[in-house]
Amino acid sequence: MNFQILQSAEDEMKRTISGIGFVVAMCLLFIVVGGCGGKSGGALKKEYRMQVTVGPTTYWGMGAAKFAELVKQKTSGRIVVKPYFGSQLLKGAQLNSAQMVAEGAIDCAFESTINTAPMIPEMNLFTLPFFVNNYENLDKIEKGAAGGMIFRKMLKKNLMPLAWGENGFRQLTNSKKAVGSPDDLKHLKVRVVGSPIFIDIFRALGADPVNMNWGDAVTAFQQKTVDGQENPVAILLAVQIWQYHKYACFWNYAVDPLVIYWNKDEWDAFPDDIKKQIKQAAIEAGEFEKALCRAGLDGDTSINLLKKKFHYDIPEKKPLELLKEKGMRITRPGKSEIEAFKKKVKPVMDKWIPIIGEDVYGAALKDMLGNTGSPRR
Ligand code: X2X
Repeated sequence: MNFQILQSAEDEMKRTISGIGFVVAMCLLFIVVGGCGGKSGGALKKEYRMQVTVGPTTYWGMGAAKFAELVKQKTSGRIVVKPYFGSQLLKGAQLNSAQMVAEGAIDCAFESTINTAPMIPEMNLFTLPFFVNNYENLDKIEKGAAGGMIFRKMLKKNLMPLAWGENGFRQLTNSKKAVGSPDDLKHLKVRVVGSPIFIDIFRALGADPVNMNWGDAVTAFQQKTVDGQENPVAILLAVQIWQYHKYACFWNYAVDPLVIYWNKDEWDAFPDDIKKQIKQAAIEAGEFEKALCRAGLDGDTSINLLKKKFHYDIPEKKPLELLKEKGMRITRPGKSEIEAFKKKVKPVMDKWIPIIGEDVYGAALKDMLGNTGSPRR
């Protein structure tokens, strides 16, 4: 009898020990599979969908592909990002991208600040006419206090900013006439992205702006339903703009940085090691993509960076020469003409600085002077 009691006590103990073993084993498995830093440790998706406005052959598209490749490599295939080019996840409605990522309908985006501005009005800073007019100023803002304020605003809207990329300084092209002063813009039908600041700028300049998604723009150039458009050199090359427009005005009137961003809830649930790897991939892809867009426009700097750091010998080293070879006539408004343009768009500045925020505008001015005004970044 005593022996039986002893026996069953021993059996009970064995069961308990194997039960504890089972629990320990499951915990270990959870830690290995789920990682130990994430909030939820939720299962990873098979594919993370990334919104990209333009096509895969643009420098912007190549940057997005690079990001996907680097993420796969750095996470040893645990995270697979798939770029969806030409705003296909949005049926072309490029201005909805931030909203869709914030809601989690799309996981992430390699997106223009212009297309993100409907949710983050501070991003209209880069479209303020003739404000950020060279690479040095742009870099100072991105690295400075204003850039930090914009990224913090994104966090508040459930968007996790990972790195800056670039589309470039926006230049005007058209099929009608050389543009060198405000008078030349009168009644010119210019395709612009449907962001209200663009309509305001071109109306103030006396042009006739027509808002249209990028997905419809090239057809509009082909069918001549518009006379002109404005986009950076990188896009002009990709769509071979010389097929439609003979005249280009290089006036750096606005700039178009890109941001690589992720839905913040989804981001927060990633294990720490994955966060680190994706962030690093974004920084490298952003650097690569920026250099593609600047190649041949900043002396040898970006061409050499691409060669040395990314082992990429960019085929197009003289983009402006190429436009000329293709028969385009390039005008570069001088200081006094730029002043005349600035005078015309003064009401646009007065209207949009309060929308962007006096604080962000002021911080950008300080950043450009080299005084970041904030020791934080
Ligand atoms: O629509 C445009 O003009 C483009 C491609 O430059 C943007 O996505 C802002």
